[in-house]
Amino acid sequence: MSQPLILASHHLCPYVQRAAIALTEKGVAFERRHVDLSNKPKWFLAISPLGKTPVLKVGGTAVFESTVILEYLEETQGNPLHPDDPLKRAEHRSWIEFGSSVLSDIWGFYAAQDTETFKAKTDALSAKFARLEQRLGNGPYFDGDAFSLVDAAFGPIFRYFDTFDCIGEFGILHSKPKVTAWREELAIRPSVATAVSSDYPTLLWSFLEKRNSRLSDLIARVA
Ligand SMILES: N[C@@H](CCC(=O)N[C@@H](CS)C(=O)NCC(=O)O)C(=O)O
Repeated sequence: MSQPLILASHHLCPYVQRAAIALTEKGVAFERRHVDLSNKPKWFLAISPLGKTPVLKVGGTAVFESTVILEYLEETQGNPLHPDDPLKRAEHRSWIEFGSSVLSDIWGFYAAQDTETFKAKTDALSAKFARLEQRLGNGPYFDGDAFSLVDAAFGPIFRYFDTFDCIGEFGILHSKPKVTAWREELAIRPSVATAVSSDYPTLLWSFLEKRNSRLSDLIARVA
């Protein structure tokens, strides 16, 4: 009998979403347990050595770090989301790492306190998406027709922009037709759409509003 899977989650965490998307794509049943990261419960700290979500509890074993969770699911569950070819697979892993670096710039973008840092983060994001524009083919997904783990990593990234677009025009995805088409495809993929709860936009808005950042100032202007 397969072991029960529990995904320790946070409502806004993009790394959690990667795991939820992969589980859904593979048709694997799992239970999601939400954690208050500002007041981490004991059960969570007991299974999360870094105190971060996601953690996938497999029976009595805790697997942490989203990319490790993705690889574990790939090794143990059907419906592969990595390519067969080892070199292609390595390339996909590289772009998932790139996705983590984009997430770090997104954090810098919404947390920036001053105009200069905000501008630097906007430019860094724009450059990263320009790089992606060069790599993308004809779609609809990162590497053609097959939805892959790279798509699972970027669905949550593009989701931020649905909210950023309501705050202002930052030009980050401008003149990047392949990136734009990819974003649209990922938004309608059921596994991506259902990786967050329906109140995600409201929760993200209120999280960003309270950051005391340059972006919070801009939110105050549109609110
Ligand atoms: N490298 C980690 C990053 C996970 C991460 O940063 N999780 C955030 C939420 S999105 C977290 O748990 N932060 C709480 C903390 O650092 O105390 C992964 O890929 O799983």
